[in-house]
Parts: sequence; structure tokens; C-alpha cells
Amino acid sequence: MADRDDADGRPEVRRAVLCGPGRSGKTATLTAWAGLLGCPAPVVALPSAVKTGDAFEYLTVPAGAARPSLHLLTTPGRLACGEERRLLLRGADAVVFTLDSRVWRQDANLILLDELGAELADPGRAGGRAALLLQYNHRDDPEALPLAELEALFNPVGWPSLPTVAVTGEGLPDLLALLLARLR
Ligand SMILES: Nc1nc2c(ncn2[C@@H]2O[C@H](COP(=O)(O)OP(=O)(O)OP(=O)(O)O)[C@@H](O)[C@H]2O)c(=O)[nH]1
Ligand SMILES: [Mg+2]
Repeated sequence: MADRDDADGRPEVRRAVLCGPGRSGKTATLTAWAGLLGCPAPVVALPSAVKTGDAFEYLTVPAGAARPSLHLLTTPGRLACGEERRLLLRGADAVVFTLDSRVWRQDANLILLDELGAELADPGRAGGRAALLLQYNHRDDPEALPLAELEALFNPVGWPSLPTVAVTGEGLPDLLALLLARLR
């Protein structure tokens, strides 16, 4: 993680990036977090290098009493947007992998988590220093796999993980607290 303060003694910015397959709930999560943090809605942007036209969102959160200022970003989840994800992961202090619990999205979860793993495993690449958190989203769906099954499939390492329902906000305050604890 970067040094705590810059040359003027101001807190450094921490950067957290939400990754995960398309429609897994990254934008819904960031939008809910903006509300919890008392910020305006996230800003929608197109990466400058975009070839696909897929958008992502970012949120700048001013420093609070107990934390530095934050840049929170989503990434486009479509498979073809690997280059955009790689660029957006650059300098990440933490990555939240927003996993889709629905049974028919497990291939997409695997492909995107594999791609992220390659980034995080290589210290010379964009996300080399980032802490990883797992978000099991879409827990309200009748086709959601049991949590224990998802943990066995995706989390043998034991990364911090939490179940969420991003449209209702369930689990999102706890997930934000977990993230902020890793961005101090
Ligand atoms: N029922 C339910 N719907 C959800 C949940 N999370 C997100 N959604 C809905 O699923 C759709 C996709 O959510 P987004 O937050 O846009 O997904 P995303 O991961 O940002 O998708 P991309 O930007 O395409 O990669 C939206 O209609 C959301 O309202 C959830 O936990 N439960
Ligand atoms: Mg999105």
C-alpha cells in the first residue's frame, strides 16, 4: 500500500476497484455506497482507450475523520473489456470481486476471477499490491447457489467475503466497512 501521507502531510488517496462479470451488481453496489458515504451519485465515464463503448463509474470520496480520501471505481464486466479492466485496476489498493450467485453465471465468474487472479499475482502488473474481497451478490435470486458451494468453488484461499443483495442494500454497509478497514 502507498505511504500514508504525501510530502505536505495530507492523507494519500486510496483506490478501490469493483470487478466482476457483466450484470453482477457492481454499479448498484457503488451507487448504494455513495448514499452510505453521503456522496452524490457516481460519475459515469468512458475509458479513454475504450473500443467497446462500455461505461464504468467512479466516485471520489473526501477524507473523513478516520480515513483518507478514496477513489472508488467500477469496471465494465463484459468479457471483451479485459483491457479496460486492466487499465482501471492500475494502482488499486483493494479490489472487490462482485460475484454473481446465480447458477447460470458461474462460468462468467470463473473467467473474470481467473483474469483478475493473473493481474493480482503479478507484482509488475496493475493490481499487484491490492487486497481482495469477495462479494457474493444476487443472494435474493431463487437460482442463487448456496454460499457454502460458492465459497468452496471460489474462495479456497479464505479471502474476506460477504453475501449481498445490491438492489436492496442488504450486506452493503458491512461490505463497505470491510473495504474501508483495508484502505486505512
Ligand atoms: N434482484 C437483484 N438484482 C440486482 C442485484 N444486484 C444488481 N441487480 C440488478 O442487476 C442489473 C445489473 O446490475 P449492475 O449493477 O448494473 O451490474 P454491473 O455489474 O454494473 O454490470 P456491468 O456494468 O454491465 O458490468 C440491474 O438491473 C440491477 O438493478 C441483486 O443483488 N439482486
Ligand atoms: Mg456497471
